[in-house]
Amino acid sequence: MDPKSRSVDPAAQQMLSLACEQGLQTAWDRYDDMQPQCGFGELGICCSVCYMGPCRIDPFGEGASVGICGADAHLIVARNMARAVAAGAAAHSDHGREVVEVLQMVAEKGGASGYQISDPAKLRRLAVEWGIVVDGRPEKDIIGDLAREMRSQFGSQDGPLRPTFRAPKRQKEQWEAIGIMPRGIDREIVELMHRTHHGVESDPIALLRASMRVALADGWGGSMIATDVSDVLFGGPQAIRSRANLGVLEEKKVNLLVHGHEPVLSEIIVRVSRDPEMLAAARDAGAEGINIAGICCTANEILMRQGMPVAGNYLHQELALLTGAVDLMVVDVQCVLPSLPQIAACRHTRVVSTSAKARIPGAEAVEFDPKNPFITAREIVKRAIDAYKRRDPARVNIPKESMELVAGFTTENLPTYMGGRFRSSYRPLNDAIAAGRIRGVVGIVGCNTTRFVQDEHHLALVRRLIAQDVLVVKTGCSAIASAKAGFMHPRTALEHVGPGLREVCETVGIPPVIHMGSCVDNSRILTACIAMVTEGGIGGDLSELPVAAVAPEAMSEKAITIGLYAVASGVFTVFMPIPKVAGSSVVRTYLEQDVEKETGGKFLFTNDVEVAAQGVMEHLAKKRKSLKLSPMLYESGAPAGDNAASRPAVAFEEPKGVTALGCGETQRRSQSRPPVE
Ligand code: MSK
Repeated sequence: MDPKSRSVDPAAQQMLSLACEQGLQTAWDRYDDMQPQCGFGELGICCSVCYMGPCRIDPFGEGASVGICGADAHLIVARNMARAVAAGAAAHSDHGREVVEVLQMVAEKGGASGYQISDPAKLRRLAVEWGIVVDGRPEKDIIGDLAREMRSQFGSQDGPLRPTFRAPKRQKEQWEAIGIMPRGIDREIVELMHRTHHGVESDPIALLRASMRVALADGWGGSMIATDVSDVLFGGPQAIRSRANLGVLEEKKVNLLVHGHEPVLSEIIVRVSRDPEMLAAARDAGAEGINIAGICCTANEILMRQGMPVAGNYLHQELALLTGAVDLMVVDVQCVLPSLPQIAACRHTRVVSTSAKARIPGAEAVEFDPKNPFITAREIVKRAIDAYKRRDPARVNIPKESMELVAGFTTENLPTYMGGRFRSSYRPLNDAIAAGRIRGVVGIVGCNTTRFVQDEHHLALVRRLIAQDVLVVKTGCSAIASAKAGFMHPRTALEHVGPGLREVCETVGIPPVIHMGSCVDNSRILTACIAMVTEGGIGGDLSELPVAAVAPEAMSEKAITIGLYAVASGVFTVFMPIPKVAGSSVVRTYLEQDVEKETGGKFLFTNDVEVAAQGVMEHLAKKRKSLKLSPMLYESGAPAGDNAASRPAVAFEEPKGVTALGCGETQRRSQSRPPVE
């Protein structure tokens, strides 16, 4: 086993070698064991919707061309994709529902449960936007009305979903024209599942349009609500420094990893870990303190708001346990491997599941009750301290890699970081695009997958794009990939940046790769696009903007839902690997070509990162040309002045609970360990 064939991250390679030496199995081994994977499944032409099946269509035209019921390859592919989209939307939206329920609890119990309003200004802004009277009313009443309105979006029957009001006029007209304006979050998911039942919808294109309606109910519904309410409850993020990769684990501290998605418990665990009583218990156990770090999107949630360190992205979850330094991993929902308890059993690590929706055989269950979050959080921290006492120092193997990063960018704060308080608007960004300093903005999002070398596509795309003056915005595990490689630091990332983007980054002190949060926070990218349209000058709707989206290592059903809501919102979207649609020319032609006439967006499906980069660059060039924007300022290759050292960086808020690195140390780190190749 060559670890470099599995991950580009040296920390991952080290742990993969260790796993191999010790005969421990990881997701990569299970992927190898699974080869060759089912070709029918890959093409999406296997149907198990009814109990006459499973049926499979012969892609070479020699065997069955239809299933027992008469469904052809196009219907089977569309139906399989629709079910994936419904599952992805259900996951995000149920996350949104959970945080809204906590908001409602704040209205009913005040701060009694431990939750409170951390961003009252955003609460009031949202309330006004949602048509709630705010003047002269107690905050508790405003919260109650807002929570009720937001909850109603899940069960709404008639729509349109309230957050879709934010969309540019043309997007809304297009959605109405093809009948995909979402009416209610749950309604759209249920209807799509009904339509995919045996003997209901037989038109593949109608199914794909219904899938877009569901995807919009996610992006402009469940996800957008989840982001907004999380900001209200836990605070709107601000630019903040932290560190990423397995090197954030600390040999002399209790290491507690939070993994999953919802911030409602992890935020409380962070608070409890700072409790003097808990810190004293940790000291009594022989530790120097309690170190909370994250995996996957829970990591992004507590990074964005608290500056807590990130241990890794999706494929790091097993590797983190292999370090022997994780005392407890607490998980909630989504992207949690069922294999974790088996790996943990080879070390002293405890795995604790907390969601009543996600039991894991072999894990300890501590059910999270949002009415008493501190009780659950204390119990979990105590179990971590207890586990630390059983840690075997001889088996501890923490990779040294940990890279500095800056995170915490949002739709609301980006104008201030780009224009200062004096010019806090999207005008500086739009002007930089119009003048040819920045070619465009590309969202690179999504997961890791064992189908590709971990992080390789994320990093290859970032390198290609920022070198050509493309500002990159990131969420999810893709953001973590960039952070681990040093692309999220304003200084260390600049060596890779094209001259125009470099001028902008140096002037305002932002990194060329901007961390905007977790996977539900892809809604921040949508709202940032709206803000660019509203500011004017670079497109009258989302489809006219010089922007694109890429999911370079997509793994989950949520990823295809996100991709589809981007396309339905008018955005050119590259999706890798090719999803299970290759068995239908009708489905591929619609999603990669024809849908553009209806929504302004379309997919590019590919497994080749060069094709992806080229597709994005061609798309940005096309949009710039149709907008008649200036030629790129440095297309001739004229270098920008190298004044990075003399420019002040953004005044980053010091991360709470994380030792800030001094400037000298920053330089030593960046010199001694260049970004991952
Ligand atoms: S956690 S959905 S692996 S981004 Fe959101 Fe990461 Fe993808 Fe899960």
